Amino acid sequence: VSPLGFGIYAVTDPNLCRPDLIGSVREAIEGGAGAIQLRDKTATAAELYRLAEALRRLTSDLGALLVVNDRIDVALAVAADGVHVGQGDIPARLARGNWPRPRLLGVSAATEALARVAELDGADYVGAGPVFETATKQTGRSPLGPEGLRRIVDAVRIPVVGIGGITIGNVATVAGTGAAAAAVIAGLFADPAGPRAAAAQLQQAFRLNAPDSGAGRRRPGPGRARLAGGSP
Ligand code: TZP
Ligand code: MG
Repeated sequence: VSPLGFGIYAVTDPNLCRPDLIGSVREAIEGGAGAIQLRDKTATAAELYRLAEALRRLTSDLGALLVVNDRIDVALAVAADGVHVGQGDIPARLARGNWPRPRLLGVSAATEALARVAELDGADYVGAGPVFETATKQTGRSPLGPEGLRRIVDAVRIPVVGIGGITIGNVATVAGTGAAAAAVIAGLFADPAGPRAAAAQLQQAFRLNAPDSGAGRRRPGPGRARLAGGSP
């Protein structure tokens, strides 16, 4: 089983995790998020390092994975579990060379072709999005929708993490694509119920609707037939 088959992958945001980023992340993990990505496009390396250090302590204590976005130097400095690079960051192949397994390398890829390249470059998982409309990041691309996400899932052998506009209202359809996890920012950290309750609800809905999850195996046949729209 991939360490990424964790359901909910919480991604931090300096605005949406205010006023207490560490406390917000703690709640998300306690609610059931299995992995945390530190993502902050505005922080200096020194600021990012300080946050990463605090999150390293927290995730180690609570048994969650820590992934650092963009910055392999910061990821190395705090011995993160993973680093996540996009198409505008240092090349995935170079990151892989400096970040041997079992450390995790995630690569953003919004098309099947880019996902295949990421896999060849040595990615452990692909992040694919935006799945739905999102106000958190200006991507300049139209949403993939669950169908587009499923095409990426089917294009590679490595796990795919869906991202973008995922909330409790649509996470089941993300799980149904065969994606290994749902990466969530606003749906966790801007949910009025708070990150703990939001994570718990997202996690439960993901697990129940993931075709390969333990929940799915315990509910064979009929559960899948319903998800696939087949006969009961
Ligand atoms: N990459 C594609 S969409 C996105 C990123 C980082 C933002 C996801 O944020 P939200 O709030 O979960 O839509
Ligand atoms: Mg990046």
